[in-house]
Amino acid sequence: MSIPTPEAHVRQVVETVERRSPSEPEFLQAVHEVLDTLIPVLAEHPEFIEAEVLDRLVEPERQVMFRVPWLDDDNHVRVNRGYRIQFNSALGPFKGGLRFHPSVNLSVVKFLGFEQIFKNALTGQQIGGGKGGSDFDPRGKSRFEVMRFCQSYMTELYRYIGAQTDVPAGDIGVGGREIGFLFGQYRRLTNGHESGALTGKGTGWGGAEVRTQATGYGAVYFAEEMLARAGESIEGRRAIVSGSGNVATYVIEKVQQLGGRAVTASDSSGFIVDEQGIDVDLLKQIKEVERGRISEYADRRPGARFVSDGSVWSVPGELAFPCATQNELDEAGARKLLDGGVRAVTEGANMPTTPEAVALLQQAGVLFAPGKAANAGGVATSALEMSQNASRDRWDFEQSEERLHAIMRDVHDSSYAASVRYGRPGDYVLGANTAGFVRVARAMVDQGVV
Ligand code: NDP
Ligand code: 2IT
Repeated sequence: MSIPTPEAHVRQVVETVERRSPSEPEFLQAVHEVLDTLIPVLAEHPEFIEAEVLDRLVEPERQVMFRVPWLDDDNHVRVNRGYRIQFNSALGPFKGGLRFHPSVNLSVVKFLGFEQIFKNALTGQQIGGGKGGSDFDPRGKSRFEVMRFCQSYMTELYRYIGAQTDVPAGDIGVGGREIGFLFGQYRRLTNGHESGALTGKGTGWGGAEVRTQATGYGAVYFAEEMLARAGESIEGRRAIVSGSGNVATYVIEKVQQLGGRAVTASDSSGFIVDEQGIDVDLLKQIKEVERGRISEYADRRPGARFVSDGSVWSVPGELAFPCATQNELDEAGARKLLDGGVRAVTEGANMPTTPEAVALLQQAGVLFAPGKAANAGGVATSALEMSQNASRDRWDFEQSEERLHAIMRDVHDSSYAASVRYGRPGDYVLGANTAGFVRVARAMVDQGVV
């Protein structure tokens, strides 16, 4: 049997996905985004085509969907849908976050799980790819409603996870509080304290130092490396940041620690502009402690303003960090960033930039760091948490941050090296996809047709 050309092979795999998953636009977008960059790798490695690595990669190893019934504070029965997509375990246990947001559906969880495979491979650690979540909306729910929801969710999920099997963590709507409730129920159901079954735990009971900061800090470290290669730096630069959750908060904190000035933050109701630089303590007080809205920042900070009907990307600045959600930075947003003098766009969120916007930015010569490389610091620190749990060890903050920094340098360097090897130096989209893919593909070939 003759081997098809890389182009024909990719076309055939994409057609299969389109036929099987016609109503999963985000998943199709993620598949295109990765597969379209793999032609030069497949040309170099015909054994990947022969072993049908791509056909196997686009099909999750296992997908779980389940009912999550819970009682609200008025004793009304509520029902949500739970998901866990165990996408690929060639490199290690399935690993990836849980997202609780009303927009969660199968397509969203599958796109996130697919991206996670390559991101996790890029970290160089022994972790496969997975993702889960629910269409539950934590906003406006009481602490005990969130707890009852988490307990019900885990009452089904616990059958499928474990330190050697599948290790969930946080994502949108799932932070330290939710991981606590989920772990409490897991421990109760499994009759043991298997701490390695979840990451992002409290630092007093098995959680790794720096996990809270890791995604945001890591994204800024990535940007620093990318800028340094181009002879530039963060110092003295204005940063335009979207989101005001876990990732955005620690991007802002690290940008300012490195001498930059982050001047925006946002949530789904609008954005704030603070020309003095965001007051991180006030931001944390409003968003982490009080769980309030971003508009309250402008109410409490002299000189800051809240904008409810505009685009955060219209604020001028050299650095942009989209850190909220998928497809939040479209072509119109990218044009505004270019008008405002942007030099580098670093994705803190997963797939926040639409394909048209990525093309526009890259054509304009803007440095572009894709999420699967730039936001890998979160999951990388989760893997450090898994190893600390396995060895019953505990590292301090400085040691943990140093490891994170070293990992992000490696992620940058291997992405850049792959961009050179496959003919487009400085194209970090191509570099991250190919470097991550080659590692997974080799493992899949070695392990046979499974
Ligand atoms: P959080 O829940 O802490 O914060 C999410 C932020 O994004 C909030 O400001 C939220 O505003 C905003 N947001 C979410 N959905 C939407 C939407 N549909 N439209 C407008 N704004 C929205 O989540 P994280 O900070 O953890 O996650 C942010 C991004 O980073 C996600 O893409 C996630 O997948 C990615 N990521 C997270 C990692 C982690 O370790 N947590 C690791 C790697 C990537 P509002 O409150 O109004 O909804
Ligand atoms: O998108 C991501 O990488 C995460 N939400 C973090 C996953 C993890 O397992 O720490």
